[in-house]
Amino acid sequence: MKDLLCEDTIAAIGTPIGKGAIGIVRISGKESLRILKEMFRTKSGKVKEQFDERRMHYGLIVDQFGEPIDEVLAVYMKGPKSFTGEDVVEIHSHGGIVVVRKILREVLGRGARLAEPGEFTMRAFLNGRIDLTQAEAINELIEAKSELSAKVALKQLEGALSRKIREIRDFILETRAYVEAAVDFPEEEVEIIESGKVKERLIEAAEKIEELLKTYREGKLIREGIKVAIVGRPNVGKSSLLNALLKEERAIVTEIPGTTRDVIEETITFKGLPLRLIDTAGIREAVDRVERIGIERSLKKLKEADVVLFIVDGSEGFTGEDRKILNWIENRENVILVVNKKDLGLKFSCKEAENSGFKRCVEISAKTGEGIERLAQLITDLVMLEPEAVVGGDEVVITSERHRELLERAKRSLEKAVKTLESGIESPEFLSMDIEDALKSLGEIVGEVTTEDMYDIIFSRFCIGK
Ligand SMILES: Nc1nc2c(ncn2[C@@H]2O[C@H](COP(=O)(O)OP(=O)(O)OP(=O)(O)O)[C@@H](O)[C@H]2O)c(=O)[nH]1
Ligand SMILES: [Mg+2]
Repeated sequence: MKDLLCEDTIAAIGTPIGKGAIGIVRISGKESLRILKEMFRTKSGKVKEQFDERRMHYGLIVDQFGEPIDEVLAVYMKGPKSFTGEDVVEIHSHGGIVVVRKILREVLGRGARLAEPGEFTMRAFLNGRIDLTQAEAINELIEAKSELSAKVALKQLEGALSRKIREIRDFILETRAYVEAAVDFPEEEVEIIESGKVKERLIEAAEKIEELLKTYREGKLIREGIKVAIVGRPNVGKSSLLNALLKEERAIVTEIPGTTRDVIEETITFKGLPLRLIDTAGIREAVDRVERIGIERSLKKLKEADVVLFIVDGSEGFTGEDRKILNWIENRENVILVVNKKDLGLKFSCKEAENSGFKRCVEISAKTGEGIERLAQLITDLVMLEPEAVVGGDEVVITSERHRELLERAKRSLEKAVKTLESGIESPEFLSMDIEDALKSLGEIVGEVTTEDMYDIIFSRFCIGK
């Protein structure tokens, strides 16, 4: 369990360990300025008494024997106007493993304690500088693997999600006031509750939550990437398609059927969105054991995928083997039929495919690159992601499993309250309890309501120094 009282002064290296132009040691807490003063010397070797706030000071950091460690820039940010809300000092030295570590050791030797992962951010939260969704957004921003997920995280950091949650909470609070009036003035109870107003508002609140929940699927795709499985019979050009999308000779391509044995996964970014491309072994009645295992894996990937690229060799036509594979695909909603080898001339085209019921089809040549861009566009269209719309508009996107769970819980509580109302309630107190539960769940999202182990669960995922 972390120190929730923020009594001691913490320190850590804030930059990645390794060679770099600069390295930063961060200190937060009451002793920050004292520690800096003890270690800092002006260029002429004097102790510096006065550190102006939020200004870079040029000088030397010395060790306990007065020996210089490095030339640095040091900045002092007095609380509460700092990231953590406490007194914060940053020492910017030359990057490199030895110097930065030495400075940190010096800081620790003078009374600071090594910060735990996420502890700076946790202090920012505990001191009211940011709320919980913002703290989580910092981590997501650091972990972001695509431009789009970074943008979504930044929006959350700016407080867009918190505002939305508070808006819904205020709406429910108002509703609760009606119910409480009914408890306080029983003679008017019937009128207040029976007017239908409370029920109407509870349903409306549940709908607002549902709208947020709907963004979770998109949010997850943005964060983790869209899983795109490339499947088909051997030799149709699955690995060639992977290479074409990657613009790199990643997978082995030969004219021998059964070339790919194992699953190959590579990620590309399309319009800021990560696409996780999964090349699989060609599906057929396998002759040897290795290939059979490969094919089992193909079928597994087929099931797990967000989008399935079912690829056929258009120069050969749509064969009986292709039809067999099609039967393996249970969920046809997320399938794109890819007719490959267009450069050889097509015996089977998208026109025929559409006549026989395929909703989405694209003709390509993995060899010449024709149609590849359109295919990528079809993939994002299929998951209904308009990358520009997601970040451009005012839409808040739920990306965290924790948020989803709490929103679900809040929605269930509201629905329960509506049921209580519909069943002709005995006492408004029950209703009040359900509404309270909903408010509690929403409060947990932003961190106004806290539970015991929440801090550890959330902040332990951070890296040290953040
Ligand atoms: N002309 C032409 N040849 C292609 C095209 N795409 C793939 N090929 C050829 O088709 C053969 C098979 O390609 P692969 O990409 O290895 O096929 P695969 O589906 O991965 O095959 P397995 O791994 O065996 O399942 C190779 O000789 C490729 O050069 C295309 O668009 N046009
Ligand atoms: Mg292959």
